[in-house]
Amino acid sequence: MSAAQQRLLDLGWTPEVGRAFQPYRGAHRLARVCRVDRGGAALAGGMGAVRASFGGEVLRAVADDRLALPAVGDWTAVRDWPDDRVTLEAVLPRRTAIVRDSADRTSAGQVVAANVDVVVIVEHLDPDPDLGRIERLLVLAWGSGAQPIVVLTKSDLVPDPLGMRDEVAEVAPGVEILLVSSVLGDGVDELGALVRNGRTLALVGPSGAGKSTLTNLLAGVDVMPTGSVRARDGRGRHTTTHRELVVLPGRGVLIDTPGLRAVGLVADGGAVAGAFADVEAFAGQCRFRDCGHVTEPGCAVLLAVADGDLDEDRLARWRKLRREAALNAARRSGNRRAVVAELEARRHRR
Ligand SMILES: Nc1nc2c(ncn2[C@@H]2O[C@H](COP(=O)(O)OP(=O)(O)OP(=O)(O)O)[C@@H](O)[C@H]2O)c(=O)[nH]1
Ligand SMILES: [Mg+2]
Ligand SMILES: [Zn+2]
Repeated sequence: MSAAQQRLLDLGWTPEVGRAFQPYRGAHRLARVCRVDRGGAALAGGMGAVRASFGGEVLRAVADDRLALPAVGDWTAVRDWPDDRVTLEAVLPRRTAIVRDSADRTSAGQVVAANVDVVVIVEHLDPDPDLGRIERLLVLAWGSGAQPIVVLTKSDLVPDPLGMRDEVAEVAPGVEILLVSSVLGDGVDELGALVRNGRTLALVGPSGAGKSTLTNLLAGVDVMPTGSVRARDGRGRHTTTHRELVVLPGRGVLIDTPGLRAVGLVADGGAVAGAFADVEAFAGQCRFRDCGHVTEPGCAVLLAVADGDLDEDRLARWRKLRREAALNAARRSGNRRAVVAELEARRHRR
């Protein structure tokens, strides 16, 4: 195998990517986005690192749909010009995509990372883990098409990490949970074992959870700056400011992301159902198919709460996320009446 082929494999190349690139062969080079900045991206391909500005086709597509903006993890076709310019001409179809709401809520959202195999939800044990945030990140992950896993960091700072893991397990049905201490090294090898066969792992979670610390430990070198929590201001200053793809040669790929302050979701009902498989299972047993789980007779959800099988707070968060998903669906369909109706319904429920 040539060095160029090996580099592409290290970047997570698959035959599927090769097929998607076929139409561009000859005039273009295949490269994966490592970092996006204004007007361009840093990429890596068979020939090594390259910087490219966005080509006309890409800019036209972005004007129509913000999701077309190249994102970290995207496979792309880049073109070299005689005057040494390099342009990113096309984003190949994404196998998976982590999509969050745009900060201003005016557009469809933004792609946090593309072509991810495993979404690593990183949450600290100290301060206490935020269960609602983990749930939202799980919805984000289920909506991406990638496999979620939860990593609980700073296990060295709490007396009962196992007990805390069990609490988190209640809001993460069917999801593997790892306890990690980057200080003691506990659990780091287990996480590292997931970085293999050219797989791509994306680390998401709040600022200060230890995403970059883990990235550095797994990479074996300090590729990302990390920050002391105490030095952050009250609003939780972010140490990592860019999403960055890091290649672990012969193993796989890590994508480190800045802490998500508020996780705006562009989730659909399916993603919420994935993250709340336990609640959905109860709901499937209600007597009425259109049960609202409020006062209906034969409601299996209310029965589960009464029996102590379902936490009331989790149920409330499920309701809220489902309403958000419904509102998003209405927004996306461009149906103004549906949006207004959903907002009205929301006001009445308050
Ligand atoms: N005690 C302890 N401290 C940790 C652990 N992991 C990370 N830290 C510390 O937590 C602080 C924040 O770590 P970072 O890796 O910068 O956190 P981050 O998630 O990348 O944060 P952002 O880049 O702002 O999103 C640093 O001071 C780390 O040394 C851990 O397992 N135990
Ligand atoms: Mg960081
Ligand atoms: Zn019901």
